[in-house]
Amino acid sequence: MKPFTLPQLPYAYDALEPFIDQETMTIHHQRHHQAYVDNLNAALEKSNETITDLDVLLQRISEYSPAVRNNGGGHYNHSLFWELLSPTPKRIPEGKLAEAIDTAFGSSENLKAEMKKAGLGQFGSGWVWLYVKFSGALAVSSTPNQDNPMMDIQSANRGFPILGIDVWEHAYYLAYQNKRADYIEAFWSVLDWSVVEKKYEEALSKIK
Ligand code: MN3
Repeated sequence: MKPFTLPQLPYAYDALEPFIDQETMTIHHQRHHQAYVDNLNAALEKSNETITDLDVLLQRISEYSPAVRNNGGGHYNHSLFWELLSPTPKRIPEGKLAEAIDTAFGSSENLKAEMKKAGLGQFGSGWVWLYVKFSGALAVSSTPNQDNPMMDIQSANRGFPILGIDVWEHAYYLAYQNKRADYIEAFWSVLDWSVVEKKYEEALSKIK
């Protein structure tokens, strides 16, 4: 049995151009994400695990093998990443999320600057996160490899991710080469804040 499957992209591979190019999107989705799904299914099968809830799996990831951690994280992180992107994004956060961003960071421009700094500071492959702490407050962190704030291997910086930027080179190298900063800047042009607002509400409901 294969409990996890590759989600369809909700837009065409070329829909995010010129900010994220068609070839990068195609390889990233069809090869990289597909490999995380296949390797996660194989790792769970090998250890006779029958878990099908990815959220629960990540929150107890310390009980699993490195293969489950890397590929379970890879599947979760990329599924979230595709959902956050849109060719017709809502360009600014509003409502409760906007208020919480202002409280935590002063402004959404400050939040973007903090995430860029975290992205440039993440040595090698990893992710930058805006997440909701268990206290309900917003925070920014970065994680190596395919880790994320939901995993119980995080000693600090734990919570529910609502916005993630993939800063692995496979996410940007074809178009941006070594210019990770330019890719992070371009990311904001295709980030749909309406999805982040929805994720924020969902995260708050899990805490209460
Ligand atoms: Mn990736």
